[in-house]
Amino acid sequence: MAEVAGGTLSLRWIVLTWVTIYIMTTEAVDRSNFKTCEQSAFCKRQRNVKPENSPYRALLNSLEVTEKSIKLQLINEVNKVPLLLEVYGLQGNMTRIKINELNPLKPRYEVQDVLVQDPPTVPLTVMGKDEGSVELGFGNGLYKLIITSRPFRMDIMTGNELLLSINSRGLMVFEHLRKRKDSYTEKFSSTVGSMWSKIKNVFISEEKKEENVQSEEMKEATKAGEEETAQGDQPEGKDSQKESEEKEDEAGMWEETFKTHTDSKPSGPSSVGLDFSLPGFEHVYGIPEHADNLKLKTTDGGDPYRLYNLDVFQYEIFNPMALYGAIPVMLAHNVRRTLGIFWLNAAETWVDISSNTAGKTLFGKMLDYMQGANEIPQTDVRWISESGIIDVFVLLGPSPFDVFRQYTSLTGTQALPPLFAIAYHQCRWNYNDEEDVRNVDAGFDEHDIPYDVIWLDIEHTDGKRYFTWDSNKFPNPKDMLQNLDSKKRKMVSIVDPHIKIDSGYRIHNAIQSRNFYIKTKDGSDYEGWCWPGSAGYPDFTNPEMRSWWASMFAYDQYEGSMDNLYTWNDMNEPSVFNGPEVTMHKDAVHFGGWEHRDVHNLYAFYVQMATADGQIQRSGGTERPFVLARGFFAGSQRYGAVWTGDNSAEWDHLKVSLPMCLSLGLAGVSFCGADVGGFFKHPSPELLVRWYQAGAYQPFFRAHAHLDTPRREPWLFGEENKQLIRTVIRERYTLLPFWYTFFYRAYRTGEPVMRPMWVEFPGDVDTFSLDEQYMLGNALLIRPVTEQDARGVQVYMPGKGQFWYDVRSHQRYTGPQMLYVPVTISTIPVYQRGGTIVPRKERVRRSSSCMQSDPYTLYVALNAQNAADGDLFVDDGHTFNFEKRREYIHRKFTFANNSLTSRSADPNGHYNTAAWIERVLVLGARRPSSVVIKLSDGSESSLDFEHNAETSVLTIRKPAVNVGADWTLYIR
Ligand code: NBV
Repeated sequence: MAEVAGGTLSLRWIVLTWVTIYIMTTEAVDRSNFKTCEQSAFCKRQRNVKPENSPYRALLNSLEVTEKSIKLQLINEVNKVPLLLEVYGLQGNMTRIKINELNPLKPRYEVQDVLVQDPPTVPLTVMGKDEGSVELGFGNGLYKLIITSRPFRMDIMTGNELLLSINSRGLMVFEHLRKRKDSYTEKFSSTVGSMWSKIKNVFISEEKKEENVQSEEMKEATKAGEEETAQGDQPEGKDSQKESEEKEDEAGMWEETFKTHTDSKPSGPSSVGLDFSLPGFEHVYGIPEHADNLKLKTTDGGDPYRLYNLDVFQYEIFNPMALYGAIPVMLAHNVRRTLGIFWLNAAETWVDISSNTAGKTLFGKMLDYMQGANEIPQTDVRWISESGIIDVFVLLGPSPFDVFRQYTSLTGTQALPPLFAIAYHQCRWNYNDEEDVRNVDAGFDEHDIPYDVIWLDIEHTDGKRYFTWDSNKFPNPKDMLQNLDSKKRKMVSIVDPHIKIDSGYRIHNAIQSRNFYIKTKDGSDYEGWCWPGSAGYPDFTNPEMRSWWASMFAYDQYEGSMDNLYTWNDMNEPSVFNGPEVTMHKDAVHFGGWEHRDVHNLYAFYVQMATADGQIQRSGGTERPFVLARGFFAGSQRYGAVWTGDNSAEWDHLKVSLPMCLSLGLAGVSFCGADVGGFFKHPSPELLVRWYQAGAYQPFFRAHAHLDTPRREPWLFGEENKQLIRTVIRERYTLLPFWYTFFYRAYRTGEPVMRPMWVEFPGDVDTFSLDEQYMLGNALLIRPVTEQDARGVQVYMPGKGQFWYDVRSHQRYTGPQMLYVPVTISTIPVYQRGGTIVPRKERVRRSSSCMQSDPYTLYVALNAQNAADGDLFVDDGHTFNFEKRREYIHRKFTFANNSLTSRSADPNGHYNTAAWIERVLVLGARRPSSVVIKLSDGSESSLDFEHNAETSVLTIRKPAVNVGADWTLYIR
C-alpha cells in the first residue's frame, strides 16, 4: 500500500499502528486469543483417547533388517491402515524411531535442515524373536529394545532395568491421510476394512505400491480385520475409534474455525501422537519456551504444555501456554541417570505430563514406602503434533553431559558468539535519532560504565521498511557507526521478516518478482498485517529465498551498514497481527507445496539462519555473526542468541527469567537472556538494580524497554543506583574470559553455559527443583536476589565436603547446607566452587574489545584436597580463524601438590596475544614461605605475594607470563 496514495490513507496507517501499539500496551494477555487444547481440534481428538489397549499391532513377520535400521510394519487393527516403523541405533547411545504411513496418499512432511547430518548409525542386532515380540540389541550390547506385537509397544532396557516404554499406555494415534468424502451419508455403510481396500485401490499411486509392498502378514491382518469387522467382532478400542470417525465433521477434521479465522485443512486430519513412560523418573525438564518453573509440572486437569511459536502479548507467567519459540526436547533425570526425548516435528505440538507421585508429599511417599506400597515413581508423557510423522530420538545419557552431547550431535552446538555479544547491550524501543545515539553513547563514557552495543528498534527505518534508514532521524548512519567503531563499540539494527507491500520498496519488489513470498491456499501472495501495515512474508523455507535474503546484508545492498552493524530478528514466529492467534494461517503454502501447518515452528529458525548467513557472507566468510531472534526451534543455537521476549517490569518476571533460560540451556540454546528492567511498564529503581544484578549473570545481557516507558539509561536513577548498576556491569566485564571459555565449551560439547544445579550435582535430589539458583559453568553458583525488599535469601550449597567461597568476602562455606544469606541492595550472592579456577580480567574499559590484550587474574578456589582446575579459551574474539586456522589458545590450569601449572588443553591451537597473567589468587590457602615460578625454558624466579590470614587468601603478584606459555608456580 503506497503512502503516496494520499494523506488520509497514511493517516489511517498511522492511527491503526498507534491503535495497535495502544492496545498492545494497555491490556494484559488476552487468553481468549490463544487456543486451549480443547479448542484445537487435533489436540482434543488425541487427548480424548484414553489409556487402553492400543489398536496398533506390530507385524513381526515383516521385520526387515537393513544395514542402517530395522523396518517393521504396523497395522491399526481398527481401520487397517498400515504404518511403517523404522528403528535406528545411533552412535553415542541414541536410538531413533520413525513411524510413517506405509502408503500415504501423499508424502507427509519430514523436518528439514534441523539435523546437522544424517545421524551416524550403529548396527542393530536381532537378539531374539518369538511370535509375540522381537528383541533388538544396540550400543555394544548395552541396550536392548523390545518390540511387542499386540498391542504394539516398545521397551528400552539396559541390563534388567527398564528405562523407557513407548505406547505402553496405548495412546499412540496416527491419523492417516484420507480423501475427503463430499457427502458423509454413505459413511459407515461400508466396513472400515473395505474403506482401506478402497483407499488402497483408488488412491495409492502405482509407484508407491511398488515401493511399499504390503507384507504377507499385513494382507492377512487386513483380511482378518475385514472378516472380524463383518462379524461385528470388534477389537478393543474399536468402538471409540469408529465413533470418532463418525464425528469427522464435528471434530474439525476438515475445517476448523477459531474466532474469526477458518482453517481450510485441505489435507484433513493428519495428527500424530505417542506416549512414553519413564519408570523411576519424577523430574522432567526442557520443552522450551514456556514462562514456567524449571521442573515441568504435571498437566492433568489443565492444558498440556504447548509448543507453537506465537507472539503472545503480555504473556502470563507460570503456565504452559505457548510462547515465541519451540524446542521439542525433554530431559528426564533421577539420581542415577538422565534421558532425553527429542520429538522432531515442526507442527503445532502439545505435551502432556503425568506422574504417579504428583501431589504426594515427601511424607506421603515415605508412608507408601513404609507400608510397602512400593510403587516405583513414574512419569508419563504424551506428545501430540498436528501433522508430519513420528520421528523421535531417545537420548540414553546416562549423564546429563552425555545427553547434551547426544542432542547437540544431532542439532548442532551453540555458535561461538563474538566476544562483544556476551558483553553488555543497551537497547530501547527506540533510540530516536543519531543525536540520541551519540548522547547515550557518550553517557556511558561520562558515567564510566562499559557497554559494547547500542540497538535500534523498528523506528529507525523508513516506515518499517527493513534494510533502510529514516532519512530525517538517521541521515548519516555510517558516521554514527564510525563514531561507535572509534570506541570499539557496535550497533544492532532490527530486521523483521514481514515486508511492507509497497511498490516503491525495492526489497518488496525483489521478493515479489522472484516469487519468494509465502502463498495463500489460493496461490496468491499471502498478506498479513504487521508493523508496516500490509506485509508479505518471505518464504524462508525456500533455500533460494534464504540465499537472496543473505545477500541483502552485503555492504552495497544494505546501504549505510558497516562491519560493526549486527542484526535483530523480531516477530519471526511469524507474528501476523490479523492472523489466527496472531500468526500465519495454517493453510498458507510454502516452497515445495508444504502447508504452513507443517513448518510453522521452523519459520523462525530459518529466518535467523538466513540472517546469520548474510552476515557471514558480507565479510567473505571471515567474521562470526551476531543475530538475536525471538522465535526459535531445535537447532537455532547454531545461528545466535534468543531472548525471552516481551516480559514486564515485575518481580515475578525477573524471577521466571532464570528457569526460562535454564530450560533453553538444557535444550541446546545457551545464548539466552531476558530484557533487563522488563519490557513493559516502568521498574522501580530497586527492581531495575536487582534486574541488572541478575542479568549480569545471564548469558545474553541486554537492557530493553517499551516505547511508552520513561527513559532508563543506568544514570537516570540517582547516584546510588547508578553506582550499583555500574558495579555489576563492570563485574560482568571482569568475568568475560570465564563466560567466553564456557561459551567455547558449549560450542565444543553442547553443555549449557548457565545450568541447573542438578546438572552439576546429579545425585542430589535437593537440587532437582531449584529455580532461584543455578551454576555458571561448573564453577560459579549464582543466586540473584529476585524478591522485593529482600533482607536475606536462602542459598543451597550442595556437595558433601564441597567448599564454596563467597566471591566478594572470600568467606568459605562447606556443603551440603542451606545457608541464609543476609542481603542489602548491593549484595549478589555468588559463590565459587572449591576445586575450580576462574579467569578474570580486572582492568575494565569502555568495551570488551578495548580489553582484548589486557592481562588476566586467576582465581584458584581450593577444595578439601587442596586441589583445583579450570580452563581458559582465547582467540581474536570475532573471526572464524579459531575454526579455520586453529588460531586459539586453550589452556588448562591445574592446582595440585601446592603448585599451579598452566598447560595447553589442546595442542592443535596456536594464537599470539600480548595478554599475560598479572595475578593469581588462591582461595583457602595457607601462608607459604615462598612462591616461585618456573618457565618452560627452566628459568625460575620468585614472586611477591601476600597472605590474608583472616580470609585465607593468597595473592601472588605478577607472574608476568604470557597467557599462552607453559609454567608452574611452586607455593612452598
Ligand atoms: O519492535 C518493537 C518491539 C520490540 O521492542 C520488542 O523487543 C519485541 O519483542 N516488538 C516486540 C514489537 C512490538 C511489541 C509490543
